[in-house]
Amino acid sequence: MKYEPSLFESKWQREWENQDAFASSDDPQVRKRKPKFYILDMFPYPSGAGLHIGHPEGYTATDVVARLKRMLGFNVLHPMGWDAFGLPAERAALRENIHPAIITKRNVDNFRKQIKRLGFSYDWKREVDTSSPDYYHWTQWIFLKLYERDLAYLAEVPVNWCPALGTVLANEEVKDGLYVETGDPVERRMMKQWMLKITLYGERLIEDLEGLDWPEGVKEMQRNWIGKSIGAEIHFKIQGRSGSAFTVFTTRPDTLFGATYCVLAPEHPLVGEITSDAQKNAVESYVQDSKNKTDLARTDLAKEKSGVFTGAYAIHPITGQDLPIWVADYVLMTYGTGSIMAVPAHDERDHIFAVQYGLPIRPVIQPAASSSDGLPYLGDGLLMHSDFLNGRDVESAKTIMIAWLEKNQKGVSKTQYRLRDWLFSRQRYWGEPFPIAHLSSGEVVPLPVDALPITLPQIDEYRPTEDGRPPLARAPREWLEVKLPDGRSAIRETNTMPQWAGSCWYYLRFMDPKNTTQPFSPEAEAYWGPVDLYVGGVEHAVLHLLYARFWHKVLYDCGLVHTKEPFQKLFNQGMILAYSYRDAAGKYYSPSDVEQRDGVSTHKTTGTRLEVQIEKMSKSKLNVVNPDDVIDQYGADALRLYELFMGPLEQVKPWNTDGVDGVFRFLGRVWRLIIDEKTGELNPRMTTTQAETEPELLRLLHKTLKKVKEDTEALRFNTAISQMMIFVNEATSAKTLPRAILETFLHCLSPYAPHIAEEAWSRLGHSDLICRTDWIAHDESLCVDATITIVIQVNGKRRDEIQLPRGLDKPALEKAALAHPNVQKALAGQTPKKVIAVPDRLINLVV
Ligand code: ANZ
Repeated sequence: MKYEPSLFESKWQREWENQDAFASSDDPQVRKRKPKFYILDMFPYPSGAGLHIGHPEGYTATDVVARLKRMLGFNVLHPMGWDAFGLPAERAALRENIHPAIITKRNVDNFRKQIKRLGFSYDWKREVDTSSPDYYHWTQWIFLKLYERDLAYLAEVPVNWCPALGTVLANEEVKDGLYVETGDPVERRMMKQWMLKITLYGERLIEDLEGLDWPEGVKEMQRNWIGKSIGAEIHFKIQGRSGSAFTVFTTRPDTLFGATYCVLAPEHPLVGEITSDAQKNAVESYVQDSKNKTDLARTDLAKEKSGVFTGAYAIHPITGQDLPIWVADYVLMTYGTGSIMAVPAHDERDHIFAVQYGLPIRPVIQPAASSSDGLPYLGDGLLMHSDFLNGRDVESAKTIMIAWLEKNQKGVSKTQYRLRDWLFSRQRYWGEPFPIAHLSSGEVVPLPVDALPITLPQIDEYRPTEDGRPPLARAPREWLEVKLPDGRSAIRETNTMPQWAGSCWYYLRFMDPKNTTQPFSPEAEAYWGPVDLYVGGVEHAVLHLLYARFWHKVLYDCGLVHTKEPFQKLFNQGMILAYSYRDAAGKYYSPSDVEQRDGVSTHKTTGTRLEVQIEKMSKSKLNVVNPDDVIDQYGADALRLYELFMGPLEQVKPWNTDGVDGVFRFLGRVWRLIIDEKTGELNPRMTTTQAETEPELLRLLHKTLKKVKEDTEALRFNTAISQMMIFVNEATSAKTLPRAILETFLHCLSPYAPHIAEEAWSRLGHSDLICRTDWIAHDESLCVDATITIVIQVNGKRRDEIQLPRGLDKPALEKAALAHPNVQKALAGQTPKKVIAVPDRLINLVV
């Protein structure tokens, strides 16, 4: 009767489900009695590829914590659901000619089955699916709240248009001119789109990061994304045009005396008006050329700068000097005011540009004497050639300049954010329809809440119409035409919401998932909010986590949630990489075709030498590990343990199936402590009398209880597992094996390897579930070592260290030291004049 997890793992999974063992209680009595703990995984997008070995890493971590917290007496909310709208299902639908809902259901069923095989303690009665009308009813409802509060608006904006996908994308979804998911190129276009005013929340989104227990790196990424800059707006008049003026934004008002020219973005409305006849052709063709460049190509320091003179001059607001006005695409229309004063002596881009076009460079900051930096000089120093600022340092010069500008009405202090409003519509089918209709007059009308949910219509093709309208424009007239409550007819909005919409508030729906009259009840939110621990990948550092925080703040302003922030503690698990094998020609081979000997990898049949690399798992590299295969071979408990034993949770680490073997053998040893493999009966070495307890094993047990609890709460799973391994080794070789000790140990093991713990517990004759028992508190006095190391010195010089019972007083320490041969030798018969003792640490004899 060897350890054979396949014989009992699914049995216990069924048993947990039958007994509803992981239900979070909504009973007011329980809520009064028990503290809550809300522990959440970033819910997955149910892709067609199924579960990846990376998913269970974070899921196992939260599951272990959830199981421990339940044993510690918390009312735990630990749910799972599906971020089910999205482009891949729509593309699969196009390919297979099957409705995306059917494809999504197929994928969800597969994900659920795979996840359930790992024995996670989710409360499955709370499962949510963002693509189900019961759910997106409330996503639409929240959108109406945003609309009511003037936070949603339609605008003609430059968008990131992806021709390959036929849709626009959010700024957050585009990197280096490519869609981050597929690598398809993205171009600029003007389009009328729905926008959300996230910019209104920029300051709060920065400020409230302060109180969160989040990785500092993620906070920093959010701060950078929001990009707060403190500075001033300065007004410039134009030579010979009394009516025209423009305003620049600068973070360096102190350098105003160093401004030698100004630049307008090519899209700046003033460009056409001020350009001289002589420069007209040159300017027009330049403006035309810059249309298709991405922001990155325009502003990258390494890229060549270009520009053209407009023929017009600005008037310096203090000196009255003429400053030539240029048009250059390194100035973006989408930031600040779309125009700048250029200070080539102290700004890198302006410097490159000025050198290139022979524009004057005027230093106004005197570097510290020790500085060897040339121009542009970006550092601190004292102002020069700057009239009333001369001799001031940069910081005070800024303050004085802003005060001067404000007093003379030539500028104002200004804080600028890099964050843009969130482009919130997509030209896709598989997303939430907007609860919005358009009148023929052009007026936009929100639909009434009792019309929700606006469900997706059936259409026969999920692609945009021939004339470029979104797929929903293909819907039948009955869907497209809507009668408003006042009798007027309108046409429904045919854009849909982006995939981020559903994930912006799912953590709230889990609190009250079956509610048909509200997104969630105030009572449920008051009890469960906020999420106490949120675990997921760092790839969501700005996208999902910023959007969800924004929606949460809006709901807070609506009085619908009681906390300012949704996720109190955030933890990012490290990505799991895998070994890949490829030959000299770059062809990849599956690990099952590889033979390894003396550190050399070769192809099993051809003998070709293969190069081993540790890389991100991907289909093309044939290195994807499927959790189902690991479970088939080793069982769910071994997979769970290995996921957490590989290394610290936050670390990026390579998967190694051989490593699963190690934890599997550990579980085999646990099994043999309880079960006699020959007979299948209980291990006959087990004794039942307390008196026989070995003091050392009892101490080790309590140390293990303490360490497993503390390390698990601190998310240090690998060290908790090591401690259990130490315990099992000791127990295996112990002379007597008290049953009570083993039973206590099973409590400890149960959050980590719940199936074997449950099986052993029941074989020991218990009829309850071990996962529902209370955690056994460790006895602190048993966790301290009985003996302690004491350093012995003579005249302050170390002679040795010895093991002595803890808590000895000075005379006892002195006696022990005097008996030591090294001490006797050092004293050479003299009697110490003075004895210095630090209890439990050191004794020093002075002669
Ligand atoms: C004068 C100056 C002098 C500047 C100096 C910098 C250094 P951040 O920190 O990113 O907010 N700028 C302003 N609007 C711009 C736009 N639309 N496109 C490109 N550049 C723009 O940067 C603010 C600085 O970036 C501003 O301060 C401005 O250049 C430039 F020694 O003004 B500065």
